[in-house]
Amino acid sequence: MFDCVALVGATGAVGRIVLDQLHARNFPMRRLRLLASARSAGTKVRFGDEEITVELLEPSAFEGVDLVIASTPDEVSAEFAPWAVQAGAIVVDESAYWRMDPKVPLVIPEVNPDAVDNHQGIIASPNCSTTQMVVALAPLHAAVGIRRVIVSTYQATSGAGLAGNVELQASVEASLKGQTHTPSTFQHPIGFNLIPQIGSQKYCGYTSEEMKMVDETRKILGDESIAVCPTAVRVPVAIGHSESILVETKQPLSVEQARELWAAAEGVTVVDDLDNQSYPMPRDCDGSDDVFVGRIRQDISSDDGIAFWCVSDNLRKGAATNAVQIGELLARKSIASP
Ligand code: 2RA
Repeated sequence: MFDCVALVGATGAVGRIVLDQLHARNFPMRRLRLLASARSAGTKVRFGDEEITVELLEPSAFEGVDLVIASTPDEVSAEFAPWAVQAGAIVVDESAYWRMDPKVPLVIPEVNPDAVDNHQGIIASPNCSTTQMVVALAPLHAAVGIRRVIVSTYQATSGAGLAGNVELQASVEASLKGQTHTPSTFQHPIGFNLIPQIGSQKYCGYTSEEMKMVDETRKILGDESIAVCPTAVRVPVAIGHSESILVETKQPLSVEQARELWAAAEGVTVVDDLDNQSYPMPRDCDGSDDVFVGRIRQDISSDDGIAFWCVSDNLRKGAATNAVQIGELLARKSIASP
C-alpha cells in the first residue's frame, strides 16, 4: 500500500485514463496528488467522489510521495524524474526518455515482472506499439525462441495525444466538405489517408517509432539477437493500434501450438474465426486492457513462420494500464525506493 501517489500529466489523453484506472482498480494507495505544469496547475480534476486540485510540478512537490506515475513529454520527464527520485519516490514513467537507459528497467508486468527488482528509482513503461507486440510475442519466445519479426503497424491518431484525435476529426470533416485541412500534428492530412511516418528519421531510413520497436523489444525480452524489421503507419482510427506481424521461430511452431500458448497467456485474448468473420478490430478493443490476436496462420512462404494480427487499445495496455500494473506489481512485491 502506498501512502501517497502522485500522477504527473493527469489532464493529457493517457493521464485521464490513468486516473480512471487508479479508481476502477482500487489502486493500493491512501492519497492521490496531481501535478502538472503552470498551465494546468490550479485546475480541479474529479477522482471518484473527490475533486483534486492540480498542483505545480516543481522539485518540492515530491516531498512525502512514494510513487509517481507520469505521462509527459520526454523533456518534462528528463527534468522532473530526478527531483522525484531525490525526494525518495519511485517513478513509473511513460515517456521515451528513460527507456533505453541501462539503469532503468523497461517493464511489462506479464512479460518481465522481475526486472523491477533492481530498479534505481525510475521504471519505464514501453512504447504502445512495442507493448502489444511484446505481450503477444513473449509466450512464443519462451516456448520456441524467436529469430526474426517483421511488423507493420496501423497506429491510431490518439497515439499523438488529444491533439491527434482533434486533427482526425477536423481532417475527416474537411474532406467530407471537399475542403483541405492543414495538418499541424501529423505530417499530412490524416482524414481518408495513411501516413507511413511516425516520428522522425532515426536510423538507416527507419523512424524513431520504428526503432523503438527494435530496441525496446530486445530489452524487454532480454535477447539482443532478435531481429525486428518494422514499418509504422498512422491510420485514421481514433483509438486502437493494429499490427500485422510475421514471426520466424527457432524451433517449429504450429498454428495450434501458437493458439494454445496465447490462450494460456496472461493479458492475451484470441479472437480467431475467419469463417465467421471474427478477428480483432480497433472498434472492438477500444476500452479493453487486453492484447487481442487473430488471423493466426502459418507463413506459406517459409517453413518456420507464423503470421498474425494484433490489436490493443493504445491508451490502455499501450500506456495507462501498463503503468498502473507496474505500480500494482511494486505494491505486491512491497518494493520501495532504493
Ligand atoms: C504514437 N507510439 O502512436 C506513439 C505514441 N507513443 O504516436
